[in-house]
Amino acid sequence: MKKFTSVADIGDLKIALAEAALVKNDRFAFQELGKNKTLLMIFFNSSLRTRLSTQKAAMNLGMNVIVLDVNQGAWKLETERGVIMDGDKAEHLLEAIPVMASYCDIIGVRSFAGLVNKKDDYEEKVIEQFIRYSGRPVFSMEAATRHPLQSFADLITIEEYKTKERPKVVMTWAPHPKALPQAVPNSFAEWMNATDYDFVITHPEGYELDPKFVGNARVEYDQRKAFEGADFIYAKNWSAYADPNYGKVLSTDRDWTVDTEKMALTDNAFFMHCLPVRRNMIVTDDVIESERSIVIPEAANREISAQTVLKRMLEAL
Ligand code: AN0
Ligand code: CP
Repeated sequence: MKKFTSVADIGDLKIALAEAALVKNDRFAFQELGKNKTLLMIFFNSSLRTRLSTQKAAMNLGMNVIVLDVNQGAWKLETERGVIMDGDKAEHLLEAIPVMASYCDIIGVRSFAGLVNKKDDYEEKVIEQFIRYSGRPVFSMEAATRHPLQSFADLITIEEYKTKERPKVVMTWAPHPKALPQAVPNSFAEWMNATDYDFVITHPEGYELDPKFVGNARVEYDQRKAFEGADFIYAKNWSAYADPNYGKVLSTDRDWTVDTEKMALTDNAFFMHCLPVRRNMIVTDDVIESERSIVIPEAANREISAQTVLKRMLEAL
């Protein structure tokens, strides 16, 4: 595997899930694969899970790991070509990428959407430059429009917990005080659409996602109706995608918060969220602490999705 930025890069999902199960069953079985190989993880944005789980996954495979927080201690990087660099950015990505690549074998990049210019975000300008100019396998640790390691972990988790062949999975928008990217919901939709699950998206008017990601999913504007008979509730906030409101917060209506009364409409659904989560905005304390909340095993599966992807990249070096 030379790049991992979307569901298309993982190929057949059943094969990928079987490989993930193999990894989970004995995560130290492939220690020789990563010997003397170095992973460089580059963060343009904060992280708890991605940072720790990906580093752990690489160590399970015997790799060495270097982590660079671009905004803490590194030179500020210019990402646009043609800019007169007389501002606060001391170095250009076009030099920084090949330099960084010279110290490693595989590169992971986290670079969120700026939420100002839709075209720039949806062209994935930052991670695409890493793919083009590094000469190394590159994987997304959440880029502007997708978070595939999260979606892969979500899929692994649903497969582990489902009791029906074709579960009803509902992704619901929920309120949040700050503008968040569409990467997690885009990506989750993309991966769910690649399964044969019954997949429903619910959100207030104005929060329609890019049709490319919505695909054949059913969109239901009545959240309570969407919850009826659900087996999994996947909560997430995102900012508006549609023009002229791209990147804006249109509502913080806590009527959309996932609470016990709404969960009672489901078929005893499991509650999922990628974390970090703001309690009593996205979900009430009661729901996230309930027996049906699987946010912790979901986060734990981030190690497994990362290890499966890194294993494939090492095998192709
Ligand atoms: C980020 C987001 O919504 O994309 C990261 C989630 C994994 N969330 C926040 O910034 C709170
Ligand atoms: N879910 C997730 O990617 O979390 P972090 O932002 O903490 O890495």
